[in-house]
Amino acid sequence: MDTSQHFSSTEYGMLQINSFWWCDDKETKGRKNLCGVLCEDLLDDDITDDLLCLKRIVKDPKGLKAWIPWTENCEGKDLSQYTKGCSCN
Ligand SMILES: [Ca+2]
Repeated sequence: MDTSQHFSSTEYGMLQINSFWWCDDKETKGRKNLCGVLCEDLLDDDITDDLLCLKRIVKDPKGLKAWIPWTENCEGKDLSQYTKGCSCN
């Protein structure tokens, strides 16, 4: 599957998770809901399910490239200002 395509979908929540591949918004034609979550649950204050879905996304064979906001905003860019102070390097 090419998980980089939009197919008239919408990005939901803080992590901008795509409704064609990853969540069910009951609207996007052909949606796959590979995370098994409702898109509306990605809009609430509990980000636990959002993070679990992101972990599922990056398990895709394309890795981070399956997460559209990352390819559009982060790929190939210096992100060190955002990770300063983290022990994530
Ligand atoms: Ca949530």
